[in-house]
Order: sequence, then structure tokens, then C-alpha cells
Amino acid sequence: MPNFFGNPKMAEWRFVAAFFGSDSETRSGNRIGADNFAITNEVELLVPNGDVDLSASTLHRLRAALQFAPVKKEYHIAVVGATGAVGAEFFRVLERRNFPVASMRALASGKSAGKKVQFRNHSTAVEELRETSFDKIDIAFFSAGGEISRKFVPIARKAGPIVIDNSSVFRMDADIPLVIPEINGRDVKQHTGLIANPNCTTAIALMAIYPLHRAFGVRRVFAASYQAVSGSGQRAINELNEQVAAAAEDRPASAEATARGQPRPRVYPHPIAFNVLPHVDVFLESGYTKEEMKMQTEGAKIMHLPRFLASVTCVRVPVYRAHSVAVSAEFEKKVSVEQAREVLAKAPGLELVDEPQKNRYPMPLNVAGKDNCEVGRVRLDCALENGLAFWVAGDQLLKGAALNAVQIAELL
Ligand code: 2RA
Repeated sequence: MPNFFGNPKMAEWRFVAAFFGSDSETRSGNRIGADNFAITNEVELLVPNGDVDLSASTLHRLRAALQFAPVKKEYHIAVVGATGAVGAEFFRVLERRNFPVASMRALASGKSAGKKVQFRNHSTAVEELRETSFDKIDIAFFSAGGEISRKFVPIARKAGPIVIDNSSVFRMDADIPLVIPEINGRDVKQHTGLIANPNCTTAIALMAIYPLHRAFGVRRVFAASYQAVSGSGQRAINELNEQVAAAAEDRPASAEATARGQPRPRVYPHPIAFNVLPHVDVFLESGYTKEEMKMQTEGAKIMHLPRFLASVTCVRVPVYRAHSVAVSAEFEKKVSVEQAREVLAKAPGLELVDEPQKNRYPMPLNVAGKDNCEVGRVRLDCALENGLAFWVAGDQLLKGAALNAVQIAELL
């Protein structure tokens, strides 16, 4: 039985128990009998936020309810985009977090059909994504790009499962919750069968911006991202590998020779090895890219802060995994480095790594493969009033994608 009451790092634990009669079943036919599910009310525990004042007798009743409701519901899961960089992480995250999986369906394009993916010591064959792929599925995780989501998410919703979509297609739709569980987990309640997972750079930056906002009231941010190639998928990882190998073979002595000796770029418009590209996603008329505007638009929606402003430059760097973001943030209230560090150290899903004198600060090599994001280099911003400058890094395949999506599913 998880400890619902004593985890100080969780901003919000939600426990939902409902009554199912002996004839009840989920839409996918996953039957739940009255013998293994108890009668209780829907209860929200917001203890660490202090939003709910629980009396001793209420607490006693809740504990009693938990004891006679050892629900072991298991979900039939589909992962769309199973062979991609994020897809591979879904299997690992679901396994590592012991998500209650009754069955796993790995879906991808026809090209990948027949390939194998590993889940809990089982080898599962990848199936071609079809309109009928969602029969008897409870939760479908989508991470196969915008076009696939645009076409297949509505089909999946009709077939029954709750969809958690990693593309940007539905994120800004007013009736679709866009969720980072540590920030607006409660928005999951509003879902009508589809929940959107935020942009990776936005998610990682907000893990530090939001707790500071709660303490000091954020007005606007200026930021620059340093985004790993795995954010563009497996082909970009291959492209960096090839370019690094070619450059190492030729031992080029100059920047021109490095560029000359490299295989023709296919994913990016320029070589990514030994280079940085101030170009992530497509350019808009304003001169910003789509990726750059997501921090403002998605940030405002997730934080429920319509006046939030963010001016961002997104940069692709020759790093395999984990995005970093340099942020300067301006606040309503006066800030101090000590207070900010205290707030950040307590924030769920975030670790403060801030001992610059000992060369300790967040770096992609240290956060790759890690669930928590890291924040450091916290200092007063010398150009803003009530401003803080800091550096946040996180694994964009995890907190920026698969982990966040599975955390959303855990709230359902
Ligand atoms: C990237 N925003 O280019 C993408 C990943 N979701 O890194």
C-alpha cells in the first residue's frame, strides 16, 4: 500500500475510489467485480498544500477506506510510435514505475511492423497502426508525431481508450487539459478522453519556473535552450554519430574542413557535429520558431497564468540526450537567492545542484536517464528588477515526454 500521507515531495496526492457493482466493466471490457473494489467516495487529498483541513476522524475513515480497497486494476495499454526514441522510453518507464499493465500493444508504421520491443522480460511484436488498433485498449500513449496524432487520436477516442498525446496538435485546444502533474495535476479531472503532454523544453523549464512563481509571482522570462539531438528522434542521433565519426577520421584542422568532411546533413539544414543551430522547429512570421513560442503559450495554460510572457531562443546542440535551458525570470515580489534556493530545493521532481565553487551545476550528462530535473547557477539577474537567472536541465525523453505522460496516467 503506498504511503499516501507522508511524502513531502509530492505536492498533491489524489486518491479516487468509486463503487462498481458486480456487473460493472470498463469500456474496454476489463471487468471489475464488487468483490475486488470497494465502496467509497471520491476523495482528494491535498494535505501538503494545506488546501484541506483533515480532522482526525476524517483521516481515520480515509485510512479505513484505503485498507478495504486494495484495488489492483490493470490497464490494457497501447504505445503509438513504439520504435521511436520516446516510444522506447515508454516501455522502460511503465516497467520501472510498476504501472499496472494488463496487456501491451506496440504500434508503429508498417515499416516497423514485426520488429520486437521488450517489456517486462517479454518480447512484444510491433504491429502496424490501424483504425482497429484501439479495440479493448484502456490507455493509448501517442508519440509518433503531429500527422499521426491528427489522424489517429480521434479514431482512438472513438474506440474507447483515454489518449495521452505527446504531439503539439491538441495542446492548446481549450477543452483539452495540458498537464504537468507537479504543476496542474488537478486539470486531468477535466479530460474528455484526451490529455496533452507538453513540449519538452517547456516542461523542463517550468519545473523550476513554477515553484518560483508560487513564491514570487512570475511576470516574464527570457530564455535560451540547448536541445539534444534525440529531441529530433533516432535519425538525428544517427546523423550526429555519422558526422562525429567522419570528422574523427579526417582529423580536420579548421571549421571549414570539419564542415567539408562531413556527410550531407539530412535531418538538420546544417552539420550538427561541432556546431550549434539557432533553429528548432519551423520559423513563424514573427521571426520566432514554433518551438520558441511554446514556452509562452503552453506555460500560460499549464500555470493558469494568461499574462505570462516568454521570449525564447531555441538552439540545437550536439548533445545526445537531455535539454538545458538558461532562464532569466522577472517576478512581482522581491526575490533573494537564499529564498529561491529554498523554494527550488523543496520543489517536487526537481533537485537543486548549485555549488558553482565546486564546479557543481546541472549538466545534460548528469540528468540523462534521470527522472528529476536539476536546477542550479541561481543568481540575482543583474538586468531585471526582482529578477533571477538560473540554469535548468532535464531528460527530455523522460520529464519532457514519456515520464510525464505516465505520471498523467497515474492520476487517472
Ligand atoms: C525537440 N521539441 O525538438 C522537440 C522534442 N519534443 O527537441
